[in-house]
Amino acid sequence: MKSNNEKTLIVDATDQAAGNGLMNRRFFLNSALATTATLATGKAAFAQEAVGEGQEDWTLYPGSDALEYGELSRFEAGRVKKLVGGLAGGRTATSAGRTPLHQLMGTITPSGLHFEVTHHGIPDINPDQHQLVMHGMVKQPLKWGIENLENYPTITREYFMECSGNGRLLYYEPLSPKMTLDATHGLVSGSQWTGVKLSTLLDECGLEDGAKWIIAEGADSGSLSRSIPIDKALDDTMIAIYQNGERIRPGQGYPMRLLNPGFEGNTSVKWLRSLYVTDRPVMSRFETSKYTDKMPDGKAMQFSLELDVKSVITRPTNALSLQKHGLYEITGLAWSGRGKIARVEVSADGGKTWADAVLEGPIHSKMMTRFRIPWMWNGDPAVLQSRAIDEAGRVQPSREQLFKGRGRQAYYHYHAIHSWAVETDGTINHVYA
Ligand SMILES: Nc1nc2c(c(=O)[nH]1)N[C@H]1C(S)=C(S)[C@@H](COP(=O)(O)O)O[C@H]1N2
Ligand SMILES: [Mo]
Repeated sequence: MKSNNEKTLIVDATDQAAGNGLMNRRFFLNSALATTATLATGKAAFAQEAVGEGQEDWTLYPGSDALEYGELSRFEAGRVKKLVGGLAGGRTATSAGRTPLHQLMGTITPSGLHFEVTHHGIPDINPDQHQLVMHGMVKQPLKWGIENLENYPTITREYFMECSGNGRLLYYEPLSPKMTLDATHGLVSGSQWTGVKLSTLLDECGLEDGAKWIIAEGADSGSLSRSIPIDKALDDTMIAIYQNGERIRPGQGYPMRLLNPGFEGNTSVKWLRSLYVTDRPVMSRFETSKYTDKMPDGKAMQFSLELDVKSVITRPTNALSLQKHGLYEITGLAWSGRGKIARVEVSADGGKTWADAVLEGPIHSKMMTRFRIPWMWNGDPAVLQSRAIDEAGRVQPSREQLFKGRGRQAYYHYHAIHSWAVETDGTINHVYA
């Protein structure tokens, strides 16, 4: 904590949106933000005093040449995915890379930082030898190589992808207060995807009467397979070929993957090679022994496909500590498998009072939405929380509410409110509140 010679912050009561320093969104709209903070503290809000210090080396000599494929600045080397699992004793085990949400802005995750979950390793597929076949209860079985697929009309959409195992550590207590966002929330990312609608291909093959499910299978060594309800397949499911403008990466399913917007990530089968149309689900390993939740009555909840409404504050978090009293921006991400985000509320007093955050548009269905709200921190302890509400009217639950319905033996689909405790010295911890 730096020496604290700032004057006490005095803010007009009408500027306050909720308790413990949450400010009205007008602070952004009329750019009163900087001036108010300046008035309150007698210092510039965020800027440092400008002093002439001469020229840096890089202004004096020519820089390096252009690159065929751009790289990050070498000073950004720390912004990487957190890896867990992987090769164990010569056998592949589930391996995952988690997105560092607390180090990113906007809603599109850079492709190289999109989270990855692979249960049998990432196959090295030659696209010229890869084909997708559609068979089963269709009038005309067909197959496509990547070149054939690209001739179809494509669509481009922004969607989030989330593993329903995202946040499963939060079922347990106690949890390390220093556990950062990549560990608790890093299995969600947002991308712009381009591909062919599955309904286009189903149209071409022609569905037989009684077709109700499609078994999608990947070309990885474990042939991950999942059953997709036909209604979803005819609605917004796509076969993605491009991610953020370039061919999807090997870790994301190169050269083609299934993409089920808003559904648990496991159903978006990567390295897609087969779509088998049937009248019943296949009851594969990944819809029986995994991605199911044990309920209080001992039964397992299966096929919880649509992801619940969820949000998290990505700044400030326990990855930084507040260096001085004054005005901060609280920002984070909200998403729902059931459509658009309608509202995000933020609390600075552990849920006693709430204020509406500003949502940054355009708001896309089944895509992350960024929210922001100004917060004046005067040095008191605070508990920062966000609560999302989607257009279907679903409200993100507290931990207590989540456990009330589902008990504590579940493993997947955790989506409760997340809490950051700000201590008087500016340190931030993750807490259960
Ligand atoms: N063929 C295949 N598809 C797969 C997987 C896999 O291991 N094999 N992992 C699934 C899981 S568990 C998730 S959460 C998503 C993750 O997609 P991503 O790695 O592109 O983020 O892909 C799914 N598709
Ligand atoms: Mo997953």
